[in-house]
Amino acid sequence: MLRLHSYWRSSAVYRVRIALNLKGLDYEQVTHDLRTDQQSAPSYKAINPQGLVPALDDGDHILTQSVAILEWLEETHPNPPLLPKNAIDRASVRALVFAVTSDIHPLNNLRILKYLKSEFGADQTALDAWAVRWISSGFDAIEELIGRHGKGFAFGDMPTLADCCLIPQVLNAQRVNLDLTPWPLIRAVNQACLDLPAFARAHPQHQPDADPPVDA
Ligand SMILES: N[C@@H](CCC(=O)N[C@@H](CS)C(=O)NCC(=O)O)C(=O)O
Repeated sequence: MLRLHSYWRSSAVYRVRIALNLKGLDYEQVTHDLRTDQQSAPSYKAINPQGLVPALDDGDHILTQSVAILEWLEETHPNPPLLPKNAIDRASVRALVFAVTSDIHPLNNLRILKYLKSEFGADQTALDAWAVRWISSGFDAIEELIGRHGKGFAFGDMPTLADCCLIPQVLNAQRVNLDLTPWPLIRAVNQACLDLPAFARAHPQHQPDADPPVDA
């Protein structure tokens, strides 16, 4: 059984859960609470020297970096495909993947926000404004790319690795109360994906280690 080193709220782990669910693969999750810095414990760094979730243990190997894991899943479990058949289309999907995973998410990661707080005195309002700034410019470009390539999903008419990465980023945007009105195509793709069981089951709130909903 695949073992996913995880934390319910991590958007990088959420990407991998979506892909595992779309591929119909069983997995167990081992949680590392980012709020208490468990990802930095020597026992976890022995698994992932970067001290980041996710890591995926296939029984023989430990894989790290969510996009590397997504690509490995695609290569080892090609059905259903999450990348298109031809090279130019695959490049377009990967451009969407990296727009999220290289250019939006790293700027808003926990360790960056902690550093802005401790070294530059940023308060929560400033941190939220920082996140909104980088998510917004990223979403402007992604909206344009979906306009070029999307037919119901971020690329084409079936979920791809682009959706695996975009939908967790939309949730991150909602967490900082970013109004999604300027990006109707992203909102439509988000809804189309969340209507699919593979995405819904992967949602952070449905994970075993999730906090109870605030109004529960
Ligand atoms: N590029 C990495 C990013 C992983 C990452 O940033 N994970 C976050 C949670 S979403 C984390 O573990 N943060 C812990 C920290 O910043 O200390 C990937 O895609 O796997």
